[in-house]
Amino acid sequence: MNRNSHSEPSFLLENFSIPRKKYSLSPLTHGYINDTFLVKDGALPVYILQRINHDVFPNVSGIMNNIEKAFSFLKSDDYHNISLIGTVSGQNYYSYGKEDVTFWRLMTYMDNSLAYNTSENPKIAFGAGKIIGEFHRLLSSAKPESFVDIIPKFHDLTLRENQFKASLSVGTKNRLQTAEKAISFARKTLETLEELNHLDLPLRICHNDTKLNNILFSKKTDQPLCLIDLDTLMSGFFHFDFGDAIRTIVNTAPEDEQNHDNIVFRRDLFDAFIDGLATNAAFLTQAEINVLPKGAVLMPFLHGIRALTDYLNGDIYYKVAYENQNLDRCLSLFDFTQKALEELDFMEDSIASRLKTIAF
Ligand code: GN1
Ligand code: MG
Repeated sequence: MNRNSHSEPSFLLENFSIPRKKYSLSPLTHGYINDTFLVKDGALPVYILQRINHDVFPNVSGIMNNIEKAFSFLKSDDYHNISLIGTVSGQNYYSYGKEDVTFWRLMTYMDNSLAYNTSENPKIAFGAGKIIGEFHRLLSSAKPESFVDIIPKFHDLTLRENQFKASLSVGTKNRLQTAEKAISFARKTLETLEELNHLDLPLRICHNDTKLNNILFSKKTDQPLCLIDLDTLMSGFFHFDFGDAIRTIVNTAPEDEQNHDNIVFRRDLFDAFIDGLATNAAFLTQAEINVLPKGAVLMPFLHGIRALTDYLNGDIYYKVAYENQNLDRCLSLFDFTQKALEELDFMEDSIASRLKTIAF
């Protein structure tokens, strides 16, 4: 076996504290950043092995320490967490190689669980709201300053605006032309959302990537279990996690859907999500609640402008499976941004009538 090959990294398992057995690995391909493998013992899935993308995440030990710290808060009867598996020398990740170092971690596979890329089921939307509320409730006593800022200003609109503007002078003529519509939507929406640059809100420990397929559900009961993919866990505002969930829950089409007729804002799923969140929302301040509808516009827009920027930069950040994937993602995220903008009043009313059990 070629020991440098990342396509068959089973030899790495020897470095983790697990029973010595012959395991088989299969790649899971839905992430845009890390490489993920399902580890099986015979037919039984037992672990998740992941190579952490060191270009995107230079501070691997910072990530792993953040996750361990967060796990010490994420303990409740309603939160069924995965566990990290240490290396034989007691570290929470394994670095392999000398010059071309790669970073690996191993986690338990949650038995009888599944994640949905999309779902039309209000019960799933409710569960997503409930578990995101539970995650934040449990972490509400964590001190944001004691966590490492893994990607500083990750969801900062001004940073993303500046990166977008810089990409306009890097993009090829061809790509700038192909992306013309997206570029003008970006300029217009940056103005619309400008007020979000001046908010006075409490900093919290956020997940920062709460798309639906980062939530595990029980296969048997459809109850939510926990959030996964905690690399971007760091300080942020609650409406970041809210908006990322909404963009992947009330739109039942995939993130890079090319037929925009399939991109929808399902009001019933929005209501169900808020009902779920309301079961665990007492920690939210009124100011945080007020900004939630705008958060549901901000997050698809931020992801869209990041995809557009990467498209103009020549696909240097996200993994792309085909030529225009970044642009397709941008266009569908912008389409949903527009649909969310048209639902601002609806969102306000739904939130006002469902999230009113706030205790101060
Ligand atoms: C990236 O690789 P994945 O799917 O966990 C990105 C997120 C986006 C997501 C999908 C560090 O996450 O911000 O929501 O793609 N993560 C990073 O658009 O950039
Ligand atoms: Mg992620």
